Amino acid sequence: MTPPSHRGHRVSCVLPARDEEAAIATVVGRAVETLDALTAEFEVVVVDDGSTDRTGALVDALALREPRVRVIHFPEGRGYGAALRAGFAASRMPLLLFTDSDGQFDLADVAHMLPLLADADLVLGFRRKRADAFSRRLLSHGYNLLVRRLLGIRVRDVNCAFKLFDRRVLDAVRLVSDGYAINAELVARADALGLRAREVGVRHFARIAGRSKVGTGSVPRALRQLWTLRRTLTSTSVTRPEQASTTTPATARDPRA
Ligand SMILES: Nc1nc2c(ncn2[C@@H]2O[C@H](COP(=O)(O)OP(=O)(O)O)[C@@H](O)[C@H]2O)c(=O)[nH]1
Ligand SMILES: [Mg+2]
Repeated sequence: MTPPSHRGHRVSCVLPARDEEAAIATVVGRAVETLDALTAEFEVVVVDDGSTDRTGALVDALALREPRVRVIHFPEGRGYGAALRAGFAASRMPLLLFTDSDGQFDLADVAHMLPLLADADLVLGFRRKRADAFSRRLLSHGYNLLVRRLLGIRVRDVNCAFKLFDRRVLDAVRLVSDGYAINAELVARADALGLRAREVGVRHFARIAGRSKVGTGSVPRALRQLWTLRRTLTSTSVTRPEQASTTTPATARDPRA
């Protein structure tokens, strides 16, 4: 049964998708079912980023049957970050959540995240036990170290595609990344603004179908994007907006067990 603390939440869940025809219907179906049980109101916004398979058509069919499913189509691939930004811009609920369209996460884990928004601006998932090959985990480890070094942010799993935040965070951070660096950008900008993030372990599964688009070939692009992000962040002056958070700064809070 849904605990009372979850019932008031209104959540937009953004799913970026590129060529996920084998997984998308299951993932969207599960998202609807899970958010229906956990929230007062929700929508699922799928961003079909120039898919060349039937992803777009499948989500169109789902959206016809289920009004809480919406879809944005890009005629050609604009990138993961561009897709997320478009999804956020189109979404209408006060809380924003994003995850992947391949079934590697279970939206039920959002149940542990929603209550934490009572005293945090963002809740960042980290994959407790990654269902990825060793080589992939090694790449991610290097990426996390680099993010720490280049951007000075310390998070356990910066690219974990399971993040929940208040819409006001989005208004404050003004994201610009088109690629995967959008995850690092979100965390870095929120950090620079003094917003408070909590990290929560989430479950991670093998893809339900299809193949990952990330591999060693993605490394040069990831490095370029991180470097561009570092330059953008250092040249953007960030001012702390009063309205970004209704909660008190971490330093002024009573410590909790
Ligand atoms: N919009 C968009 N989404 C993408 C792109 N590449 C991957 N995705 C989506 O991002 C999510 C994660 O991608 P995936 O290949 O599974 O990466 P991995 O989980 O890190 O191995 C999936 O939902 C993909 O459909 C892209 O170029 N554009
Ligand atoms: Mg994946």
